[in-house]
Amino acid sequence: MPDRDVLAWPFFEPEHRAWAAEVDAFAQGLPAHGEDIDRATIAITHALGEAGLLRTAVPEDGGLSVRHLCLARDILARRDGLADFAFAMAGLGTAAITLFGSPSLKAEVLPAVRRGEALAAFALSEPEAGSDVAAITTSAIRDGGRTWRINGEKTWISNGGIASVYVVFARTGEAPGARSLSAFVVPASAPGLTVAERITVAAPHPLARLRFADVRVPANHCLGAPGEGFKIAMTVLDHFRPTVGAAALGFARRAFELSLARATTRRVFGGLLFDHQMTQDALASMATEIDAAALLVYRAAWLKDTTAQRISREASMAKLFATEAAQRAADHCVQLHGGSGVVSGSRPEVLWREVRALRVYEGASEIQKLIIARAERDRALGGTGRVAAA
Ligand code: COS
Repeated sequence: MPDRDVLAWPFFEPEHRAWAAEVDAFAQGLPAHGEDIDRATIAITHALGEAGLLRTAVPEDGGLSVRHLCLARDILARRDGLADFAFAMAGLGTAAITLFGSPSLKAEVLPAVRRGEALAAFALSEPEAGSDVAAITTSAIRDGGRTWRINGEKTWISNGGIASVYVVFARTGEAPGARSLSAFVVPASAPGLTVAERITVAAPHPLARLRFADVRVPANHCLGAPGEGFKIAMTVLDHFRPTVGAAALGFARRAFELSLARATTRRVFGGLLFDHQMTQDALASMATEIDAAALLVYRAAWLKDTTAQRISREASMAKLFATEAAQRAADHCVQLHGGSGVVSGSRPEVLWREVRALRVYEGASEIQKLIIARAERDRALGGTGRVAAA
């Protein structure tokens, strides 16, 4: 459960508090998972689906509630990074379909993912196009009137290798840059789609590089209109970046809990670790940054849910601050645990590794800064073409 104080904030309605209690009950009952990450991810996804919790990640009525997503990630990440991952991927992997899919595509793909019986993935990054989405070279060419033919490579694809459906972004026009990308729904079983490599990362989760060699998909598997792919990707990321901040918040809360428990029980120099001002400095910084991160995350989520406006600036601030603060919290946690904090598999060490990737994926911290700075410039320009001096 996020701190009860948070749930009393004006960002939330009674339905959000009920949801938080439901997710918390699920998280409390989560069994420890084994070493086989593919199997564990599939099992947790299944359990989330069976419990009905994927109804917010893959909603039936079309609207994604960012507050529900953030609360779930905050709670799940505090308990188990892989549970957070499984929940997030059901949402990220299908969000483009939820937001832009035709009724028939939604009916074809979403129910099985909502039940936790099928896994989905968001295939945007490429070996030569990570931060620079507009540099994508995977191509989709019309093959007669009824089919698209996709060629290229995608990498760092979460759920890659175990997903049954991929949302794939590819270039469909001659124009360079952002204007000629399109998004396609590609079943994992499509001939020509292969897993080129499984990738092992610091905090293990299913990840792969995918190869597309003359993969054919029907014309109606294109999401939105051809050429709208970049905006679809960015709209999905506007919804999900605050949720990455929420996961970071969950990890930071866990780091704080462990740190406080350690500081108030570990004896040093004839007293408690807590008695030292440097320990109090670390705890005070962590607590303050956790609240600041929560305010930014739930501000962005509330804004997305309650207004029609683009929230790129607020989403980026939430992700940037929460993930960087969580890394500092995890690092303090390791430090306060001394030697036991760097033992492989210890909770502080696992947390430290788990947080690291959040500062990279769905837009590295540097990309979030770029988005925030551009938004500030555009607000200051106010249509005049010049930033007014104070
Ligand atoms: N929602 C809707 N439209 C958006 C948008 C958003 N959030 N952000 C940008 N757009 C639109 C712009 O308005 C612009 O439209 P027009 O051409 O009609 O004016 C178009 O998309 C291009 O935008 P921009 O010029 O900002 O694109 P850039 O190529 O400069 O790229 C960044 C912008 C760097 C922000 C983008 O590439 C990005 O987010 N990169 C990180 C990618 C990422 O998160 N990767 C991880 C993959 S998932 S693990």
